[in-house]
Amino acid sequence: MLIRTPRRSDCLESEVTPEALYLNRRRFMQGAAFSAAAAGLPAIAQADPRYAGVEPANAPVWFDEKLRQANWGAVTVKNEAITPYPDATHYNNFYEFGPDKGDPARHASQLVTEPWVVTVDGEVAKPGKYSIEDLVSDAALEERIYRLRCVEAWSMVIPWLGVSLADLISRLEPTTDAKYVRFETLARPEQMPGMRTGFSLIDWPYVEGLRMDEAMHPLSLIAVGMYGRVLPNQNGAPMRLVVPWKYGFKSIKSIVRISFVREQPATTWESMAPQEYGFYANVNPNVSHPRWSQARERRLPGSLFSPNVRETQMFNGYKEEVAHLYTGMDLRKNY
Ligand SMILES: Nc1nc2c(c(=O)[nH]1)N[C@H]1C(S)=C(S)[C@@H](COP(=O)(O)O)O[C@H]1N2
Ligand SMILES: [Mo]
Repeated sequence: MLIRTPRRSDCLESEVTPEALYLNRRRFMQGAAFSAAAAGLPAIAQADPRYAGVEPANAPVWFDEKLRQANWGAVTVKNEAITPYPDATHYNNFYEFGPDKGDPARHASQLVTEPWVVTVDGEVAKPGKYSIEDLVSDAALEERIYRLRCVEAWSMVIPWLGVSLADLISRLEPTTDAKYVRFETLARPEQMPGMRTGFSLIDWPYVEGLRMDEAMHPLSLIAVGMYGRVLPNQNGAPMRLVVPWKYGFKSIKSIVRISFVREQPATTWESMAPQEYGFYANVNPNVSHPRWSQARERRLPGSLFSPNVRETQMFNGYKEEVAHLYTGMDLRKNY
């Protein structure tokens, strides 16, 4: 097989979070209060001040079972605060629900996420229709705290819960002809008001893709939760991609199709404005967007008087882990 098995030691568990916090949280999760989490209440929200404001959720049974075995803090960031939950869930890009940052929170409760069917097709030994549970079945849930840098020059820090995309892909057994993975979002206009307006230029469904080696990189994540609970609809429930070294638009939400393909797929933003948004979309402070600089970013939350601006890091701070994927490539051309 051409596919490289990820070495977990590459980047996981290498960066350690304030220890007391996780010890404290683990103890909490093992304690009597855990039944609160199993009942759909965000136990973590009570245990950890950084999870303040997390709304309770009704999680599917498989999620609660996995949450009990979750590997908390498997990947973290050093000296950076987690974005408060209310900001991460009320300042969103999810154009299917409308173009404004508040539209996803306003409208995404209309989205029906159960049952959810993911079609797997293309150059793969195990094509078929899968439930989320099937897709994440063997893997342990990991909490990974990643920076999220939008191409619009704002950023957040989000504690995702998910499984490594590499694990999921390996279980589906792509053939050696699979050179790229293509992802598609649900397109259900009855539940997605943004799809019904005539103003949107997007050619639905929303499509994203990765080169196979990018998809197999141990940092690539399939998220099913965040802040210790299932994914809120506006953040891409029930299953979305998270690729932390790329601009946020690569991290496609509410996935219903995973295709293993031979050619680089035509992706949504690249197709719409190829001179502004590339297929690779690696976070790069040295390559400006034609209409604005990418050298700095606004870390949310911020305010007019305290915009909280910081320097953008190469590959969003994941250079050590991912730079080798692009050796010899001209990153000004392959933006
Ligand atoms: N299907 C779909 N996925 C999407 C988008 C979208 O409009 N539709 N927006 C992208 C963009 S531009 C960003 S920055 C992130 C935002 O993720 P968040 O709302 O969870 O922070 O989702 C990405 N995934
Ligand atoms: Mo974005």
